[in-house]
Amino acid sequence: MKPNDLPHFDTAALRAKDAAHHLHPFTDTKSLNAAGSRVIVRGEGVRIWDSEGNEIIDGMSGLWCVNLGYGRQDLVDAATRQMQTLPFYNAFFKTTTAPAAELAALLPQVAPPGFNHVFFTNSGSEGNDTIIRLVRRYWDLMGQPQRKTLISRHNAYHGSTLGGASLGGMSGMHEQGDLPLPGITHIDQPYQLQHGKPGESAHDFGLRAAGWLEAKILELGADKVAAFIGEPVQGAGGVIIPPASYWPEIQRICDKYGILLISDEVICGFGRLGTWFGCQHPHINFRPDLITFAKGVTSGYLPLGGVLVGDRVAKVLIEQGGDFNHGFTYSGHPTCCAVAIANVSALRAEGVVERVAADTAPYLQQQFATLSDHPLVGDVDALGMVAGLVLYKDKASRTLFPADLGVGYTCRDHCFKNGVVMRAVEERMIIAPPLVITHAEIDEMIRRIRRSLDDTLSDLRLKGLV
Ligand code: PXG
Repeated sequence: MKPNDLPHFDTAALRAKDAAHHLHPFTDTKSLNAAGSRVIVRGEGVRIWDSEGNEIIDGMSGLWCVNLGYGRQDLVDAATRQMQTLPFYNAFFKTTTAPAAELAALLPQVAPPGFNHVFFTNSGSEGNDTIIRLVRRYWDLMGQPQRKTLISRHNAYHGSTLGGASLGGMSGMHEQGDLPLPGITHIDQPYQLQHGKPGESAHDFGLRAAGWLEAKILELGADKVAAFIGEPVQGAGGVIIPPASYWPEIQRICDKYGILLISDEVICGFGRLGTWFGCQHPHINFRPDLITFAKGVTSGYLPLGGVLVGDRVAKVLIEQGGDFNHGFTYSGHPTCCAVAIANVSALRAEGVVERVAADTAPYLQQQFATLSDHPLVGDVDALGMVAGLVLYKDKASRTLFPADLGVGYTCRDHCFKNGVVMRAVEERMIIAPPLVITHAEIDEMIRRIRRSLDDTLSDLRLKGLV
């Protein structure tokens, strides 16, 4: 279907219904309703179209998930076939389905060594809630029930359920609903622009930032600590790429105190960094005990998440655990699993992950870096298919704009207008395009981003702010 062949959408009517009835996630409903939502109606490859016919390069892969891009008939066919055969059956009472069993056996083939079991959920948030229960169950079974505390990081994102939001380190989320839950605590993030000392090397900063974990363990008492959780690269926090020294040091500390190490791979999994899982990237490099996944496992075509359970935990849970009293109606949903099988198979058959590592990611990194000559732009950084930059009022002195100006959000709006989706996280502008993006599409995306930066600069000049 060409954009011109699209059915007619009555934008005004859809906006009115949306404003009258739809409460959007993470949204100020009153101000959204005043402006009106943009209605997205179609996707093909790396592009989406809105109801007014505007074509937009999706620099955020939906929400960090459409790894294979839009319009994949093989994924649609997998869903259709499964829905015609058996749209749903559960996995609770001594039953399974073919897609759930096949996917459970396929994931260990792409996971790091030592991961042979999976627990299915519908989302990343439910995956992390599952992890809290799994980890505490593990230590109970190990005869160390006092090991209850999970350590995470400020500005981490681990989801929006009570458990996920508690593990996350978003202050705006903790302020609403009395979070975090007891038994979850946070250390600072490895963000050198925020926490680095003058003249400190990235290597030294990475070691110092990892040292905050050891300090927290000693403060709590090592025998009280169950696990440490982190995203290999923080996504929603603004594409925070830690120094290469960080994760191996975290690994060393977890090993020293026998603490479980959890990699939240909801964004980094399924090829995002040019390795199947982010923890395998040479810049990241650690061996987790548990992995949370979601998003890219189905390229977002249907909701699916879960926990990959490493042998250390699986052995105890299976051999000593008896019933694990946890699960969701849709754990192992056959249609979602069928789409995941088609997605993982396509990623493998088409060599997408290898191509990201060898070609697409280096090209994206090189082209994204060209933006650093822009007067507003500093500290451009990228790893695999995620990249970020900082908008500065004065980049020579690294002076930021006052936060209440919302310069990032102005820039994001210009991006949309100029046909590219880019995400703003305060002063940081970030992208995570589909893994299948071509060189020509990267060039086009970078041109549109540059135009949006120029438009942002013009706005700021008009207002006398630069
Ligand atoms: N862990 C990580 C690392 C995530 O990025 C979740 C868990 C939760 O997954 P679910 O499927 O429950 O949403 C996520 C989700 C953003 C944004 O604004 C990022 C996410 C979700 C919504 C918005 O960047 N990541």
